[in-house]
Amino acid sequence: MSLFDLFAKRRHRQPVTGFCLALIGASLLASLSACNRTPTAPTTPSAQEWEIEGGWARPSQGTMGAVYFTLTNHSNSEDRLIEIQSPNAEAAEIHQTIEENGIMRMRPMGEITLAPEERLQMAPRGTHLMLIGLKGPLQPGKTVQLTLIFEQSPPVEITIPVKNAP
Ligand SMILES: [Cu+2]
Repeated sequence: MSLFDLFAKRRHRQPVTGFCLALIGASLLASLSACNRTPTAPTTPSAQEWEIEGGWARPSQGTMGAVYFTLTNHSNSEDRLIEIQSPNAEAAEIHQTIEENGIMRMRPMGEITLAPEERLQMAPRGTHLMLIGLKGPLQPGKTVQLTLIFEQSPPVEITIPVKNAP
């Protein structure tokens, strides 16, 4: 079982928002402390507190590749994704797709800060991880290895399958 599988199989933690809203209706004062999930001081996120869901890489046609996944910070402190490394390519950059004068363009997002329970969602025509200078073609059945480097938490290694668009 790959690391990616382990992450994918982790039970998804439900956001507390709905619960908090209900409490606010009942008693505003009581809810203020009830909504604070973690009364202790923020700690450095552990690798286990990053959840990666729905990862896939598009089969490549040339030297560029596109990878999509959703990354969620389940820790109680903010952290920053500063770099992604891959043995499959010369470089890996997170790109944003933006429309300028009717033309779709890609722009590197640089470092990405994720607050507790915040997620970075990637999808075709939106945010994606671009692999630049592929060292071999990405074909269905193969995998892409990624190492996510954070400012605070230890690196997270993931294996992502290459497949046709789901
Ligand atoms: Cu791109």
